[in-house]
Amino acid sequence: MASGTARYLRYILFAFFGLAVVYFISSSSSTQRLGNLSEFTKSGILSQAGKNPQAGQKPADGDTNLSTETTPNTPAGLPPATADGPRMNATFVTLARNSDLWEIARSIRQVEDRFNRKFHYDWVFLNDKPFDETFKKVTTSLVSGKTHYGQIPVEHWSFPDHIDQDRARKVREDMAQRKIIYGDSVSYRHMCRFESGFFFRQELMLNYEWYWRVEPSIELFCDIDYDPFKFMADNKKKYSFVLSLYEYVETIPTLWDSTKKFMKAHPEHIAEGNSMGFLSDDGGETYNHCHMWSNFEIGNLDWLRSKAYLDYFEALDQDGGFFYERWGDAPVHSIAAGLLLKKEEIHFFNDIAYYHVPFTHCPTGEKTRLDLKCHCNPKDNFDWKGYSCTSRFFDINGLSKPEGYENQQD
Ligand SMILES: Nc1nc2c(ncn2[C@@H]2O[C@H](COP(=O)(O)OP(=O)(O)O)[C@@H](O)[C@H]2O)c(=O)[nH]1
Ligand SMILES: [Mg+2]
Repeated sequence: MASGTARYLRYILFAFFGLAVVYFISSSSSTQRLGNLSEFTKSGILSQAGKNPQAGQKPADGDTNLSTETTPNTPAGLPPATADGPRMNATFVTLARNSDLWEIARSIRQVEDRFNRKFHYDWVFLNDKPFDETFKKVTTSLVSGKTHYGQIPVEHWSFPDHIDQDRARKVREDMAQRKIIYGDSVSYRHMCRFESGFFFRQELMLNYEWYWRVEPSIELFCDIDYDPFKFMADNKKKYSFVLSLYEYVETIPTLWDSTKKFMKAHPEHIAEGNSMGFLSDDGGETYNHCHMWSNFEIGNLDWLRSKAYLDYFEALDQDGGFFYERWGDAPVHSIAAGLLLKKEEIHFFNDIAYYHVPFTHCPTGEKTRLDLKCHCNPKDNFDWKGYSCTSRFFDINGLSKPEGYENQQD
């Protein structure tokens, strides 16, 4: 009996041993599988086509500012990916109607893809009417930063009391006959006055120091791998542009007269070492109509809110040319930047490739275009053509023109 019991005990021990071996083999192989899986994830093989480097990895070319980045579908609760470096107190700003939704959606998508998906700056939308739910829903879904929606107070979008309505109406009728672009439009004039004197004073904008203006249906053609707001701050820039050209004379016949009156009344606001040479070919006697196109702008809001700028806007507004002519915000901003800022405070962004109908700024210099993965045709670049004022900007600042500009002059 004793030997029988021992045999049973041996069988039980063997069975335990066998079970232990089976358990050990199966658990070690599943650990290994999990180990391999986490290796794949780390090396980015499971992330989107290897385009989303994880912390500690060398970022892909052109993504040099990235420290961490998640796949586009960041799981809820995880913080969004951000670029290295301090955040500037900055926002995008767009004036738009509800009917501009799909055109501004295209612009936002381009700005996000080329820049803001890595930086997540806020976006302020302004409108003279309330934004509808669809506008807010779609734009919020596209912007990677916070979105804010503001309705413009009526006094910033209407005729000031001192404007003679009859005179203003006659001007519109006359301009309609002469087929001057937007010449018959009241709302376009409110828009130009608003962009000249009020957008930077909207309640939502008071929280910010820097702005980047974006209009519907614009295009960006190159990656922007650094923070232009920070560039502006670090280099003491206050205003910037990508396209410049001559303004239609018929829309601003007396703008320079008003400006000269202002210069006389407020010599204290005129900067030493300003850009008068960009604006005038005869030392300030007449305006050559050069201006920086304001549908793209990166600029400093505190400068626009300064006494110097506000005095200039107020002087122009009193003279009534927003309504008795059709003064655009582009020449107004440009003349102000040209006279109230030192010339070094204005920056030309060669590396921000941009389109607003009908002009393109495509960076001069093949290396820049390849490094930044640009998709614009260099032949479309407007910078060095006869109707552009950008050459003049280079000349007055003593800048040497980028290599290859000679081949783009016609
Ligand atoms: N809310 C609002 N925005 C306007 C109005 N008119 C123009 N805008 C906006 O003002 C900017 C300039 O207008 P746009 O039509 O692009 O003028 P253009 O670029 O000079 O041809 C754009 O951002 C428009 O969406 C308007 O009546 N109301
Ligand atoms: Mg436009």
